[in-house]
This record gives sequence, C-alpha cells and structure tokens, in this order.
Amino acid sequence: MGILNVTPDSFSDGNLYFDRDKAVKHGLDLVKEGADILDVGGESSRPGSDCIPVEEELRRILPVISELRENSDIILSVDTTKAEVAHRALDAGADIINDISSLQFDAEMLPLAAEREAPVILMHMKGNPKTMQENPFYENLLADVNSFFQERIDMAVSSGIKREKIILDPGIGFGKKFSDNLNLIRNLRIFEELGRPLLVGLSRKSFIGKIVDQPTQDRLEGSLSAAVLSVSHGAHLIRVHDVAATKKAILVADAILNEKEWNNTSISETGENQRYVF
Ligand code: 8Y7
Repeated sequence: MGILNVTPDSFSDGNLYFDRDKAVKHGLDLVKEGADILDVGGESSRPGSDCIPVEEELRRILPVISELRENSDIILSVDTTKAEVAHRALDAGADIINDISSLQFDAEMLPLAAEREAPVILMHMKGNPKTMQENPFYENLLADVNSFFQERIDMAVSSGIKREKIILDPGIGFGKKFSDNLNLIRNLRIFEELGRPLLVGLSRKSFIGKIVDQPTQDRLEGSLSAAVLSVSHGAHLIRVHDVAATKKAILVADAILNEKEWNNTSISETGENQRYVF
C-alpha cells in the first residue's frame, strides 16, 4: 500500500504533494513502482495533530481520488475518520475505508461501511492523535490489542459489515511506546488466529528514527528491515512511502518464505500461505 498524503503537514512528506496535480502524478508514480493499493489521505494523523473541517478534507482529496480513478485501476483506499468524507470518497471511486479510529470517531462510519460493502481497515489506537503519545501504558499490550480487534470485529459484524471485508492493523506509533512497537511487530503472528489479513504501517516512523538516529527522510533502510520482518511475521499488507524499494524487498522475502508458490505447486494443500480476497 503506497501512501499518498494530500496534506500540508504530514510528518514525513507533508506539503510535498499538497498540490492536486503533483499528488495525482505522485500516485501514478507509486502505481508504476508496483503499489497494489494507494491510500489517499487529506488529514494528518501524526502525533499531536489537530482535526480539519470536513470541507477542507474533501477539497484536498476528492479531486485527487477522481482523477486517479479516471487514470488507473489501482485499488484506492481513503484515509479518513469522517463518514461524510468516506462517503464522498467512495462515490468518487475509492474502494477501501482506512479509518485509524476503527470506525469509532464518527457514528455514521459503521452503517456507511455496511451499506456500501466497502472493505475496512480496523486499526488499533489508544486515545486520539492529539493525545495518544502523551503516556501510553498497557498492562498487557498484546492481549489488549487482541481483545480490541475482537471487539471491533464483533461490532462491525453486528452492524452488517461482512467479516471478509475486514483488515486488521496494530497501529504502529498510535499510542505506543518505543518497545510496544517492536513487541507488536515481533509478535504479529498471534493475530493470525483472528483469521483476517494484517496491515502494518511502519514507514519512516519514529521508532525507526530512534534506532538509526536519522530524520524521517533517511529512514529507508530501517523501514525496509521492519517491512521484511513484518512480512515474515505474518503481515499481508505494508503501508509505505517508498513503494519501489519496499516492493523489491518484500518480493524477495515472500519468495524465500513461500517457495512453494514460486515453484508453482499448490498453495492450498497444506492450508499454509493463505491468500485473502476482499
Ligand atoms: C497508519 C495509517 C497513518 C498506519 C493505517 C504515518 C493513516 C502516520 N499510519 N493507517 N495512517 N495504519 N491503517 O506514519 O499505521 O503515515 S498516518
């Protein structure tokens, strides 16, 4: 999943693609680089960031989504917590709702996703972007995230969202201490039991900066390492800025991990290498 931020203030690439044409061009470049999904967002969710009005968010992303839809078959996800924005984005050609609040900030999000039968990304976050990094604390991080997933899946399914439409995301950096992020990636496999694909967003995030002691734009190698390890620990989707490099790294990791598939033998015989269709 390639990141397309149409914002003046995103933590890593804010303002780079704020201009509509530049954003569309960047999106099409990411498709050429091998992205399978583009995640289009108009509101920064970096720690401490403020909300923006619906109209402003729409003004930023709708033309970009429409134009990408006209020029490409790429799967588009809309990164928003607002039902109105998700609704208009779906109308403009978006396919997936990426809601960092797990459909909780806006009461209309659950019924919208159910009605439109849109795939949804349910991400774990403690608190909200304004306050989440103030003092995150867990009695038992993995158990907490796991039960959060279970609750949100139950809530979604009881609201009419089909289980098969759900993607889970541990929310790296969203109300997590440094060690929590490492712990989640290292133990990603435990969420496999929930039977849904796992998305991990780690690209250039601050836990990587802390290890390599580099600013956001110099975190590529660290991000690749985290991406490859996430895949080897069971991630199905990785949300990244650097699509070309990540794609190559993951293709090699995937070939090593799933040699059967590359040998063209059946991948379903053993029940391993499960593939998900949304
Ligand atoms: C994530 C995300 C961001 C993530 C999902 C950033 C919008 C911060 N991170 N969505 N969004 N998962 N699903 O670093 O980890 O891009 S914003």
